[in-house]
Amino acid sequence: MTYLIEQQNMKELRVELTRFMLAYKFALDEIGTKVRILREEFRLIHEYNPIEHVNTRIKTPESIMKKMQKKNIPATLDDIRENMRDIAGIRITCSFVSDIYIINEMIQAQSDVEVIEVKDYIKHPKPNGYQSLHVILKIPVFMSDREEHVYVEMQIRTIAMDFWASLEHKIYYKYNKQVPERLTNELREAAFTAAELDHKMERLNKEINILKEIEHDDQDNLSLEDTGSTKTMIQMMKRIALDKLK
Ligand code: 0O2
Repeated sequence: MTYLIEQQNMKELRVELTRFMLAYKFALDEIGTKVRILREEFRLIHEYNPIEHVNTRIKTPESIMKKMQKKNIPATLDDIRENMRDIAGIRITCSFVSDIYIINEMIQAQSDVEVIEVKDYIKHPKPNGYQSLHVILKIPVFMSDREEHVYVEMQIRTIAMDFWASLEHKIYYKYNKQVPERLTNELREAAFTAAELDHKMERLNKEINILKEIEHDDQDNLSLEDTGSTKTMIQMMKRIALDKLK
């Protein structure tokens, strides 16, 4: 009899744990679809793709347990659900810094997305140099018998920020969290170099876009034989904008 009750309890626990983890998987599916739609629409309508790549991950049970102990979170599923907001994570790597804010705004503007917290480590990098935009979102997930609002951590960064963060993560763990000061200083410098590179690539991109538009306008003017003042004004303004970028 006791054996049967234990079996029943185990079964219920397994179902509860499966449901718990599934909600995070579905939330990632939902946000993944949102990002895929944006990416596709940008590519087809605007002929531009601001997203380089997208990764999702669900924290492993070991990693969840470790963080719970570190943060002194009680070991009930309700407490974990409410206090650990990064069990589901999506990382979006963008081409340029301005793309990060565009994608962020587009996701945040969606009516079913609730924004819980924003940490802008681009405007305010971490002391070690880490840069990225972190947003905690709540996404509704509709299941067979219930609706759950699930936390998802969205990290948006450029390729340069991602490059730095991936290698810093490796170096940090390699040295067992005791990185000599000389190296942490160099890592910080490397983060500044990555930020400079981002800045330069963004400026180059803007310049090329303006040049493309001027070339396009020149062709329009030739074909329409229109030397009208509006077009000339627009072109002048674009040339001034281009000079300012230099
Ligand atoms: P993993 O394996 O990527 O999930 P909290 O998340 O609340 O404990 P915090 O610091 O307030 O702590 O959260 P924050 O600042 O939003 O950062 C959480 C995540 O950002 C980390 O998750 C990393 O993914 C990334 N991150 C933050 N700081 C750094 C950094 O200095 N270097 C690198 N490489 N990544 C960073 P996890 O849970 O640590 O790891």
